[in-house]
Amino acid sequence: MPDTPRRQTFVTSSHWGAFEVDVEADRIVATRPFSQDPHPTRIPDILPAAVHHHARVARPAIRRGWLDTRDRCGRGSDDFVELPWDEALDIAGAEIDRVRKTHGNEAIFGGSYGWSSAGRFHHAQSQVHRFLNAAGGYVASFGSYSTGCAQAIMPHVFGGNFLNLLYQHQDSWQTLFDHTETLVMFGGINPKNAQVSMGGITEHDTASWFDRFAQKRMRCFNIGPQRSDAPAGCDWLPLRPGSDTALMLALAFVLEDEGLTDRAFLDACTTGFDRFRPYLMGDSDGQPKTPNWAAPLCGVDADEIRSLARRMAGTRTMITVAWSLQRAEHGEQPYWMSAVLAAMLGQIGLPGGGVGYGYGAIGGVGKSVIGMRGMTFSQLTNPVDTVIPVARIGDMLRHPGAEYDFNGRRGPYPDIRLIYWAGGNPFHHHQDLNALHEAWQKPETIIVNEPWWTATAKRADIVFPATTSYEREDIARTNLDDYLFYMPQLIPPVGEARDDYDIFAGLAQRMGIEDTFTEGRSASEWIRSLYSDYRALAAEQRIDAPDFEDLKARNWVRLPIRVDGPNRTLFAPFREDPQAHPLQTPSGRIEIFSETIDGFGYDDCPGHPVWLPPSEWLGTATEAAPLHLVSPQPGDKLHSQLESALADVPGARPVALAIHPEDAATRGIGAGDLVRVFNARGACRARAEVTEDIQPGVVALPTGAWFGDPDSNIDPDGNPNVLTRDIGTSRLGQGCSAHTALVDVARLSS
Ligand SMILES: Nc1nc2c(c(=O)[nH]1)N[C@H]1C(S)=C(S)[C@@H](COP(=O)(O)OP(=O)(O)OC[C@H]3O[C@@H](n4cnc5c(=O)[nH]c(N)nc54)[C@H](O)[C@@H]3O)O[C@H]1N2
Ligand SMILES: Nc1nc2c(c(=O)[nH]1)N[C@H]1C(S)=C(S)[C@@H](COP(=O)(O)OP(=O)(O)OC[C@H]3O[C@@H](n4cnc5c(=O)[nH]c(N)nc54)[C@H](O)[C@@H]3O)O[C@H]1N2
Ligand SMILES: [Mo]
Repeated sequence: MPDTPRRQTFVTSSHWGAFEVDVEADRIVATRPFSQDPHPTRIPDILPAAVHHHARVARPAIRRGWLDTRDRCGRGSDDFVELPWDEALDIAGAEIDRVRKTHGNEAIFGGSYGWSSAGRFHHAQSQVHRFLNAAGGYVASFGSYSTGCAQAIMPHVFGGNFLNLLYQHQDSWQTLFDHTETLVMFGGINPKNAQVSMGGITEHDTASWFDRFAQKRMRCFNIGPQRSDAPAGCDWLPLRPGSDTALMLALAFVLEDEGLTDRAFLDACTTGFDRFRPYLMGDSDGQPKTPNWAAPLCGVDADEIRSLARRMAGTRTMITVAWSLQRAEHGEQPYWMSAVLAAMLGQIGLPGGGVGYGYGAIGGVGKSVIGMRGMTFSQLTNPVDTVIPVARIGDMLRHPGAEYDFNGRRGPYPDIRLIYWAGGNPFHHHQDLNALHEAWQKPETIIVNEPWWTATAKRADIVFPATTSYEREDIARTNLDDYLFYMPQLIPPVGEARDDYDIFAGLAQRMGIEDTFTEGRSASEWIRSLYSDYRALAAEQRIDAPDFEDLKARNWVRLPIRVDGPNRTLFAPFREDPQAHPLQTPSGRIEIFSETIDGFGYDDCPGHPVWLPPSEWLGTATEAAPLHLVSPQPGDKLHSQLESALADVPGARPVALAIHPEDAATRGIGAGDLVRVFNARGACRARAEVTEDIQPGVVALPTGAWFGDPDSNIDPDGNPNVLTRDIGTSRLGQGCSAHTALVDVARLSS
């Protein structure tokens, strides 16, 4: 009798949560929800097919044109030559050495943005940064695509670091449940997006909180282009994308006009209202920001604006702002203006009142757990101090040496000769991909570590096959969750894949920097040592974490760090005593007018929030591009991950484009029709999803499809970034402006 392969089951964690995995004969055969998760996500369903997909990079591969003649033009079209690991590592190590010795480390871009996979040690960005630092440094990037613009503007307004301030300190869901009467959600709060969180999210509970809010009859207003951005039961105020600042100004106008502004709060806790008020009331520019002024701009009825403003002043109101609002041209303005509006309401620092950023954007925001330190693999120190705003990579490649502004600094873009990317997919995430494809021809060499043949891997010169987190052991733990996981190695590496750590150790050895990079430790030794440091730090906080072997045997534990009951209110101590607990702004208060920003002299981000219409929005719609395109996050996956297998599911590609029945009818488009979405920058295919849940004039195409062949004129699977615009949010934030784009749609076939 032949042996029947034994099926084993483990729990692992991922950015989309924990789940059970069945393993048989070195293959992942099935996944199931994790026992502790009340609302598990379906994202892992596709995992077995994706991990063993034929689109995995099997062996180290070098692009033929680069190998033969160092040609740069064939990126994306050339074929690849597979080489043994030793040879490929020799070639890559020698090339990195050549570039750093000939052009200096300032010629190496290692910004390498991307989510890669969960797991504390095998975090691809930490790995590539540590390696490049050991090699003398690299040009780094500031901020994220997620919140780059907010990370630049909000420290001027509230002080401190936007991420630290807002992730772990915002009012918890429990505080909202206990105190909030009116929830005003700009851009909604969508449990679909809360399926994921950086490093893991175990109990998916965002939807349950909304069930509880409904039971309590909390009024929840979803303000934005899509009804589906918030759970059923919320009131929907359709709003033209890019116009939130106009609406917020009109709400503020009503407060001021009707004597509803909280003067005492403004006097005690803010600075600069006197500089802002003349603009609000129209004294400085002749245009009072009345509801009648805002209504045609934002598409919300003037009476509705008035009644919302009164309601906000008369009840405990939490304003929430989705991150999407600042991934748009002038994204600084709605962020800053929401803070000013909340300050005028005077509820900042009261439980369930004020303003919060990014509830529902990722699953961890609003959870209440005690913050813990530790388990970070040191990236060493970067001897190169050149940093670009993360979303300005296209400009950097196109314009070496050109001066650009960023948050009060001015400097030249570096001249990049070599790019090393690990753990991200710029040909998924960047705007105007056809233009990026052109700019991508400039560097002499591009090296990518990647498990799959993504559009980025296909555009590299040297591709190293990386393991996924299922092919190596690790620890999962994040500050926004109370679970701790030992992530077992479930299967052997697929093909000849190696861990990023081993790839970099191999390069480091060839470049004479192995000791600095590895410190003589294997991956397994590092994981145990990081864990033991973490456990010691936990003990200092009187938190008991199991020892490594115990955790390994148990697979997962829930740490006693959840804070139940009424708790956490952002800015409570500051509100109580602003002198004793000043903010880290120049004035120590919330800055409604910022002398610092004013001093920068930027017309696209002046000293207080203003209404600046975007270059592409329904206010500038043309016959050639009459529709506003928003490109939100996909509901069935994380970004471009797992795409290889998802694209195989019948009917899943091209991606569905939400379009209003009126806009569909005028174009002869029926439900399910194949359509072309296009503008002057590019075109892609999509499948029409005709729905009343989107406002007329707006279409929504989620991100996530892999970018196809730029020569085909139409991206086959529906990557919206062939349509988006590659401009900074402003000279201040220089974030990505993905949500600022006009397009048209035409029927291709049914
Ligand atoms: N139009 C538009 N564009 C957007 C956005 C938008 O709203 N609209 N949103 C933006 C935002 S907020 C973000 S965060 C970005 C997301 O953009 P990315 O973070 O770049 O997207 P991912 O698909 O998560 O890319 C991660 C890559 O890492 C690979 N990977 C996984 N595990 C490992 C590993 O262990 N090692 C290595 N070497 N590689 C690994 C995956 O296969 C994948 O290709 O997209 C941005 N782009
Ligand atoms: N399932 C899943 N969840 C995810 C991700 C994923 O890939 N998959 N990615 C994660 C990441 S990296 C991030 S950064 C977060 C992003 O979180 P968010 O930025 O909050 O999410 P988006 O999906 O980009 O946008 C949310 C909604 O904003 C609306 N919107 C767009 N423009 C405007 C506007 O001008 N005004 C208003 N009022 N609304 C507007 C759109 O209708 C859109 O559906 O999501 C995270 N969650
Ligand atoms: Mo993001």
